[in-house]
Amino acid sequence: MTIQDARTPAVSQDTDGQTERQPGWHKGYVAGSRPDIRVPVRQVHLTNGKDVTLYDTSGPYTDPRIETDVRRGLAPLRENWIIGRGDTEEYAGRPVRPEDDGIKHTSPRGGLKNLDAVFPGRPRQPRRGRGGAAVTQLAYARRGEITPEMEYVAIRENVSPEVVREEIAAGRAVLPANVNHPEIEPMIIGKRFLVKVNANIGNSAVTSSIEEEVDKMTWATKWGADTVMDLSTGRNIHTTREWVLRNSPVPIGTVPLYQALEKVDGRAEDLTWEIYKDTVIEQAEQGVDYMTVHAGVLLPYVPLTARRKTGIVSRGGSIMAAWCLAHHKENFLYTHFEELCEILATYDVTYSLGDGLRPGSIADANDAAQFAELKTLGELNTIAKRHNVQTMIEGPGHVPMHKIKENIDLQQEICEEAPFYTLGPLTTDVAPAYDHITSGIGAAMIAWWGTAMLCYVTPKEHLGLPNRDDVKTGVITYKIAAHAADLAKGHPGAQEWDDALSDARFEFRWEDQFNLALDPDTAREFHDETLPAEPAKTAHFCSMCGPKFCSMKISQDIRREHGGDLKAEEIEAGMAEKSAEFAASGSRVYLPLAD
Ligand code: IRN
Ligand code: FE2
Repeated sequence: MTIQDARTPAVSQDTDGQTERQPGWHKGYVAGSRPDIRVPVRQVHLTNGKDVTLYDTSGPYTDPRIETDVRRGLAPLRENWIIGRGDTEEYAGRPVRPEDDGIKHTSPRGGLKNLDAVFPGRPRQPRRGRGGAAVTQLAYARRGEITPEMEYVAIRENVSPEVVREEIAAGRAVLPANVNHPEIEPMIIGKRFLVKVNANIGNSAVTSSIEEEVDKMTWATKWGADTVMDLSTGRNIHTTREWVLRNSPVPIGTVPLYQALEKVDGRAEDLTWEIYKDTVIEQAEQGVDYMTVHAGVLLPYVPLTARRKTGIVSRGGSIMAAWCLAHHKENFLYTHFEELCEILATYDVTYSLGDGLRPGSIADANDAAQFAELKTLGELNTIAKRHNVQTMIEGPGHVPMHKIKENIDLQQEICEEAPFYTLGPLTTDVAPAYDHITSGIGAAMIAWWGTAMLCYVTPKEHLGLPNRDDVKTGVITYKIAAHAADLAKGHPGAQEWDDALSDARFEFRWEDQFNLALDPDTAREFHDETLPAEPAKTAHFCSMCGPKFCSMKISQDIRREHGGDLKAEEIEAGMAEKSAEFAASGSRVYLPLAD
């Protein structure tokens, strides 16, 4: 997206005030109304002298002028904003120790590789709303206050701060920003804004180390992940999260139920509200920005899944269903929901109301169990709002294309336009190993109709744990879906990116094409495979057709010979001329490269 609105001041391209301009790209910052509001952007300098400014999720890691050190963590960008509001207090929370996750550690250093067990960065006391106050962006927005966080996202999205405030106040958007996560670069999730992408990491209990999880997080944000969910289980869950949080420029989400289950050695029936509550507080003190809560899986809904083809596929959903059946009691997340709201409000943790009964196969899409839960999520959304807790709603799952629209329409109606956050949906079940594509199709469609954030699916879905390449493939696939939706929605400025790339393509500015691409590395690599020589990148033909036959080259020749504004007859004449040339050269579509 190009930032060129009069409301947004010019990009300062260098922190020392000097403007260096070489083709390629670098990190820039858009200045806000105060010196500590500096919004990062990716500045692409084209060879034709023009600049394109793109949204940037990669954090300080891509700014060579900033030294980062995972042992210290990122600078607490928002700290002064949070303290400056004067409505939070430090309190004696838990020190960060691996023992705090309540799980017996066979070896305190197990699985940590070369990082220490305890995060060595600056000591930090947790904060919370003074006297239990709701210190949420929703509460501020409703009071008519435009926070620095709101101004920050307004600059990022190229809209006025008032639009941001209004959307948050109406519950149509969320700005996840825990008061204990001052390191984040604020971002907003809502249908009036750019479609966002979440990447899940840490679902690799056995194979992963803390270092790898931090690396996966920075890797995902480098390619454009707007938020990251840490789904770590197993050993060192607390410490892994601490490292991820302290080093993350994007909001971090979790499913506290997973850690609570670890505390009772995996026996769902042993879970209690108290154990769950303690886990939520522990994670809120660490700075988790949003939490998936499967409070809509109600006891009477569980039998509705009995005749399904694939039953309950949600991990959180199946844990809560097992608990409900074991005790024959109502879901404790539902019965204690108001209390949970009070806790989340004092840290500004955003709800992501979980879809524990989402369909896990095409056959189960849009069934009674799924929509019964959605109705309950609507009620919970209203309660959460009453407590000033920001809320988004999770959605499916596996849904064939013709049944997708009903999902978003119902959700928007039942949940009063709260942001929808969907997993895909996967539009067919037949392509394991390609479920980033089966789901990317559904993701593009549902985002076009109004889903605000897409939870990525990697090629390893249903098969195994995603590695680095899978994370990248998942993020890029979902960035495509999100941007395709931004275009279809007519998001202001979205098409300028496409136009800039198309101009570069038409004018054979190869380097510009690469630098504007979602994945410059792969684009460059594929091009180099066919045309390895350096001059080829500026040559006036593309690798698809070769030097002698290229639709873009022909169009350019016609333009050059006949001027820019052509009448229909002139175009026809030009085409006839080219046709004669083509016949004279032997009417071969593909000519040998060497000639
Ligand atoms: C997103 C939309 N629907 C589900 N999700 C994500 O799935 C959610 O945000 C979290 O990352 C994960 C939770 O999975 P279970 O526990 O529902 O299977
Ligand atoms: Fe699935």
